[in-house]
Amino acid sequence: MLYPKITLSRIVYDLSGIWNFRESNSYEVNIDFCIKKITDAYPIYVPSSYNDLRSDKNLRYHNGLVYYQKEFYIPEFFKDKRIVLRFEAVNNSSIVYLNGSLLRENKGGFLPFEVEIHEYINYGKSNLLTVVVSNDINYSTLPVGDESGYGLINIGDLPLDVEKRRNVPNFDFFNYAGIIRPVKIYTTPKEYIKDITIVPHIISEDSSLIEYDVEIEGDGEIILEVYSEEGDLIGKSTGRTGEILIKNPHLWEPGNPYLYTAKIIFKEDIYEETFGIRTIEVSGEQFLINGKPFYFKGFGRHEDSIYRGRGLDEAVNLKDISLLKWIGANSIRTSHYPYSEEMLYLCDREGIVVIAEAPAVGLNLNIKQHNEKVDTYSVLKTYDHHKEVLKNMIKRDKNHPCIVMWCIANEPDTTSFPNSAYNYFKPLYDLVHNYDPQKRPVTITSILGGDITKDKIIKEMDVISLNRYYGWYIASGDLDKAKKLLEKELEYWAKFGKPVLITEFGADTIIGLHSIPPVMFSEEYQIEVLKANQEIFDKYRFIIGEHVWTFADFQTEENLIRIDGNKKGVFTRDRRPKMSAYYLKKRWESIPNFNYKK
Ligand code: BDP
Repeated sequence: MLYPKITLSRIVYDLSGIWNFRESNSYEVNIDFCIKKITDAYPIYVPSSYNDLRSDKNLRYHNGLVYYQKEFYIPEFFKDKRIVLRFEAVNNSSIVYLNGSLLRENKGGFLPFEVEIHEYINYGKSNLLTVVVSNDINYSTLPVGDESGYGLINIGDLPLDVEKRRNVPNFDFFNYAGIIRPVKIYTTPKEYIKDITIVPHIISEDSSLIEYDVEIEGDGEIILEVYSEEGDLIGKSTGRTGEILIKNPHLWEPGNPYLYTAKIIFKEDIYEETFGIRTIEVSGEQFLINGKPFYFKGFGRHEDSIYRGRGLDEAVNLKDISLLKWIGANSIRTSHYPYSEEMLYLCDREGIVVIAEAPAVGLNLNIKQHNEKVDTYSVLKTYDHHKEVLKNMIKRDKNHPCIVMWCIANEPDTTSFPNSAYNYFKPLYDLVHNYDPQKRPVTITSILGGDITKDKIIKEMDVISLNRYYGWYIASGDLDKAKKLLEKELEYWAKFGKPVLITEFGADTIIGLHSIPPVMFSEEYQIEVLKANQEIFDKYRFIIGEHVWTFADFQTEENLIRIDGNKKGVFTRDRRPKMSAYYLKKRWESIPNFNYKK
């Protein structure tokens, strides 16, 4: 699925801005709100989560559907084009109506969906677009919510007993909802380019081969031209599939990116896609980028900011990338869902390495459970949806040079019923490998706790990813013990001969809270936790990197262990540095991207 871009043959019309909005306390669709102009609507901003945009607590914690409406015109000259309405992401599920007609329903809040709208448009008159959004999360959604909900919204559902229902995330971030990424209308010619897949190969020191595959609607010649960053034409081929040889290629490298542009020409349609030439490989205990052992320095992060919640804010994205560079980081994980394409294009351009994660968090029904353990995988109904989101994520993101690994899920239960976990995840692991044209490595992050010796699936991953809170949730305040426990655990993972990436470690820290000696929650203690863990990481060659949890403080549901959200950020929610930022800057600036551990 191609990202909508303005080219010589395509127009993009962005519907971002103020929309009309109304919430309802029911998960039953009110058909009148879908087909008529809502008279008691009030203004809301798109793209944004709606939860924090007003001062109303009911809206923040609202359970039920919300209705968004936008009126717009389509110019007459669009008539002879193919016209597509595209949603970059609507969280968590949605139904779309245009001029009273049902266009489509969508499940899942972090990937795009689109629909051709020519036959529904009123040319010469105003058009009424309605988007019904459900924030419902339950045992069939990703992320997973505690099962107090009623499943996906369905037209014609019986009225639900709203008194009884609550939306309770089975994960540690606020269940922000709404139209969180842009809504666009774009045109293509009637015969058009549907998709492009680019796979780079380095074949010798001074040459590389670009394999491509173009999907079209229609019939005719396809031309693919490759341009350098300077704008020079350096390669050309014709045909739906083919190869282009590039002599003396500039490689895409972390911190030193170089982007080529593939220009695809098919009849009247033209599309341009950027790509990088780089290779990724897991070899023994090493993670190689362009054949060199890479060390991950960076963070798990959230798409989270003040006011917009999870809404796309490209200014925040830019600022975050500049802070990543300032601190000497080279990578992020898109915890815990696929990020906006805008962010991925920025990471391509800025040379930030990305681990792209599916929205599969909360696949663990034993975290809060103190009674007998339940078999998460026989209770959850996420499997088919999980398959779909993995495919759609790869289809959307496959060409980004910044993405070096896929993460299938965050902290699923892999030890309570290890066979069930294996049977759930092994086919997904195979699917990702088969589906990704660039054959990137695949991982799942492992949760702390449980008997890891029972696990059957984490150790099957190409990279073993560990979220480990020694010195925080375990050995709280006791860093000597924390170090011993960490070391003991790493001795266990050592025997698999695979690279191990620390995908989370850290400590909640209140900015401005200081203490001698360092105690939990103080800025000093955060530094001590990082240091203690890193001291152990540095002892092992198979530890291929360290991602601190987390880049910036972020919003969660209210509960007893969260003070206005999760405070494990190295930056505050408004991106001010804690003391740990200066500590990490010093460490990471002294660690090279490559060959830290030979
Ligand atoms: C890990 C989760 C992450 C949480 C973090 C924490 O992967 O989403 O926010 O712990 O507790 O379990 O801070």
